[in-house]
Amino acid sequence: MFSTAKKHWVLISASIAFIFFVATPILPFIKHARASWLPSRDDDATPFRSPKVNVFADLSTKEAEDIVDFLFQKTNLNLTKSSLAGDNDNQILLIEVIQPNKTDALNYLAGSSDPPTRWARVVIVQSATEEAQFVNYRIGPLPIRETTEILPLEFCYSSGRSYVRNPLPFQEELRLWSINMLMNVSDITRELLGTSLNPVDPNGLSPGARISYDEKGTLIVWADFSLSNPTGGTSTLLKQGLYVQIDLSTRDSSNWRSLQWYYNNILYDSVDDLRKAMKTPGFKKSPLNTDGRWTETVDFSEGHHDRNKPPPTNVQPMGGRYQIDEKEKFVSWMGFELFMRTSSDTGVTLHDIKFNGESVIYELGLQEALSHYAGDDPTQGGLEFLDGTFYMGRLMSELVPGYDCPAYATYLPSSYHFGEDTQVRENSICIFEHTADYPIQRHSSATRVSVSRNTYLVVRFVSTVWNYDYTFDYIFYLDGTIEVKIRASGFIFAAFWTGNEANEDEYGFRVHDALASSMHDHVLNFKADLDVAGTDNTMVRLAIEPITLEYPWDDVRTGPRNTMHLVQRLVEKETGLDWARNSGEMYIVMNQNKTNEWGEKRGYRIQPGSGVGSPIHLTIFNSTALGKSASWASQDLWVLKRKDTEPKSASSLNYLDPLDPLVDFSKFVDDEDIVQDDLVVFFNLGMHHVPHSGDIPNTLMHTAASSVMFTPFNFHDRDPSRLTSQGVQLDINSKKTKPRYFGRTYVEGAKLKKTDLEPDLTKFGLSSGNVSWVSNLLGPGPWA
Ligand SMILES: *[C@@H]1O[C@H](CO)[C@@H](O)[C@H](O)[C@H]1NC(C)=O
Ligand SMILES: *[C@@H]1O[C@H](CO)[C@@H](O)[C@H](O)[C@H]1NC(C)=O
Ligand SMILES: *[C@@H]1O[C@H](CO)[C@@H](O)[C@H](O)[C@H]1NC(C)=O
Ligand SMILES: *[C@@H]1O[C@H](CO)[C@@H](O)[C@H](O)[C@H]1NC(C)=O
Ligand SMILES: *[C@@H]1O[C@H](CO)[C@@H](O)[C@H](O)[C@H]1NC(C)=O
Ligand SMILES: *[C@@H]1O[C@H](CO)[C@@H](O)[C@H](O)[C@H]1NC(C)=O
Ligand SMILES: [Cu+2]
Repeated sequence: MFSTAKKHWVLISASIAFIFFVATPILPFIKHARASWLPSRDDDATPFRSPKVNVFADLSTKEAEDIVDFLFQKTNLNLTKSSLAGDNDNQILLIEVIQPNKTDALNYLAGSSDPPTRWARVVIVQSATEEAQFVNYRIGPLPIRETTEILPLEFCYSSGRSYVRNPLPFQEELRLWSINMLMNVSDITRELLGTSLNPVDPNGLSPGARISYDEKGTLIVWADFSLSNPTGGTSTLLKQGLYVQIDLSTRDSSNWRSLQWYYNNILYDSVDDLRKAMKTPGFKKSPLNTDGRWTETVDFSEGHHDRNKPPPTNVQPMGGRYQIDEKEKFVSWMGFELFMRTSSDTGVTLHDIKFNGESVIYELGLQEALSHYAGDDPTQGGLEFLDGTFYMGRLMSELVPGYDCPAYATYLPSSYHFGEDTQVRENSICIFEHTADYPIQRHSSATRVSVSRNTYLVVRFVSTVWNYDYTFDYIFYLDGTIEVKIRASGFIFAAFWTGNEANEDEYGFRVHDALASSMHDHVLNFKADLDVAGTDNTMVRLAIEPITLEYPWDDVRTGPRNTMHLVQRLVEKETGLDWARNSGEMYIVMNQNKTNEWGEKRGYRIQPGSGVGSPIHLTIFNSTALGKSASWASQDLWVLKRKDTEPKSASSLNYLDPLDPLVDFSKFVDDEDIVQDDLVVFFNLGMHHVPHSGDIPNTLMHTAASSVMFTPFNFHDRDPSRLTSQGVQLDINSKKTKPRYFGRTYVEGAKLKKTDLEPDLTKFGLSSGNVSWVSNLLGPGPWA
């Protein structure tokens, strides 16, 4: 239907109504003061302190401010302040820390050196030059001093480049042009959609677009229209079924023009052809997709009668059992120790995770989140999002205590440096212990029952990327298991339903008058730099295989025995792996040189955790839309040699040049030997999302969830949770059952305040002002 070399979704920043759109207000810190009736903790007197400085932490406000001064005063980058910059100026996009190289960090953590020198990454939006680019620089050493220099940042990009061209530097111009264009076709939109552009109507039409072709000086996009809804943010349910192809090939908007139009499954060569067709008798119109109560996320009506009783909930009557150094973002719980850090594109990453003093994972964090759609209309058919593009850390939401996390959780802020400013997200990380509704262990015998409570620690954050809210959990279990879990909720990115499609239900299901769900794959890439009892590890595939064997003790009359056995195979070269069919293989990262008391090699198994089936990889082969920008999505996990030059599988600037991205993950997989080496695993979470009527108004978290677990495998000599779980043993061999508790039990006199159950939310969102979606600087995106 239309030729496409590069296709990916961008939203023209012409979304008239989005100008008014303020999605994620930053909210205040609702500090949960420790209840006075709680027994005082030892650490109340001496605050808990990290044994080490957090060398992974992002830049402080002071560090970022000093870098801004350095950039304006000591460089000739020709910068304009971001608040004043337009489409033809250079400005700072963001400033963040560059992670220390691993050996340097490990040497410091082991006590054999000073903290590694800090360096910063700065991304400059370079638009004052002929060819617009995003350019990465590194600045160091920090703090700024005589010897501090600014250099192109290249070593971490597989392309060897520090820059990406920016095909859409003209955000403001495009917004104005689109208003103009929409005004010019208001006769068409009134007739076909029952509405027309009204720049001051916050619920008015707003265009979105994806790049359809972008090469050799030609830039073509397909745009469509939605109704806006600034309060509820429902616009992705309000698609309007009219599509226009636009030629944006030059930076001079006087050359821009609309090309083809698409309506009700018919492609028109020009706007005049569409106008002509509309006047012919028998012209068929699509149904209208209008807003209404059906897009409301909550229903305040009477509902089910039992809803009038509040449900069971979580309390922590004896206080928390974890320690946090809030300054260093260091957490200690039941033998686990770890550092946390945040980054603007991927949120919370964990570092130097130790269990009972031994290294398990050096780095665990999100790399990129992809959603890839399919459909038979010109926008949905080429739609994909790389959500790092929108800076998922920057989009971390304030958490609602008592709802997102238990009221008693510890809530921490995160902060990011965009333009010349530091933006603080209050209460955007929560940490809490939780006891599952099922035990971690139980056993009954004739005379004895033992049950151990399954209490775990959760580190959680939520990133709201326009229509979708991703909840990210890092979960720590008493046996040393670490789980990474994501859940998605929010509005689906729906497709217009014309009512006369040839292949009804080929890409989704009808979910409202003129709305179809739109099939898509979610694939979220994570890095797990495992260091199982040291850095030198080997990936072992432990297969469970059928076999026919004759044992000497077999009865000769039965013949050979059909049975099964274990087969171990070392993964010798860098490779991608998929979860085995019938779970017939276990992937275990073992330290070949470290054994437990029984002489078995110590390992951690990587396995699908609790979610909706096994995590998926991308269904589409060689996606036309993605090009090489997300090659990590093609298999479930990858095991590679860890390198300082390959710190991340993706760059949030990859979407700008999908055929020649800054980071092409496939280049990481180059056949290197990986036996007893410093390995890194990149694994995917995700699900095939085929929304149905139950996704209206919002997708539910239990149907859009995915997880991977890292579980000790011969890592210990026996189950370590015996010393940390709390529970009871009942001896029932006499007339009276005698409960014997291990760990403390609850005691009488625990009182609850109403706010322990129902926190005061009246100050939520008031402390930090507005976060508009993203400024138009951040590249193409769904912002005004
Ligand atoms: C600096 O940027 C301005 C736009 O902000 C531009 O007009 C000017 O030509 C640039 N100067 C140089 C030396 O590139
Ligand atoms: C980290 O390692 C890379 C690759 O070897 C090197 O280019 C870079 O300068 C190192 N960074 C620091 C701070 O030493
Ligand atoms: C809108 O129509 C006017 C008058 O015909 C024309 O000059 C202008 O180029 C059109 N603008 C767009 C963006 O189509
Ligand atoms: C174990 O470590 C020793 C000493 O570092 C080394 O010589 C040996 O090759 C290692 N064994 C394996 C299986 O890697
Ligand atoms: C995808 O691209 C790779 C590399 O170009 C090629 O080897 C493979 O055959 C392609 N797969 C399909 C299904 O087209
Ligand atoms: C957000 O911005 C709007 C419009 O500028 C303003 O009316 C409102 O008070 C702001 N909200 C907060 C929490 O600052
Ligand atoms: Cu989805």
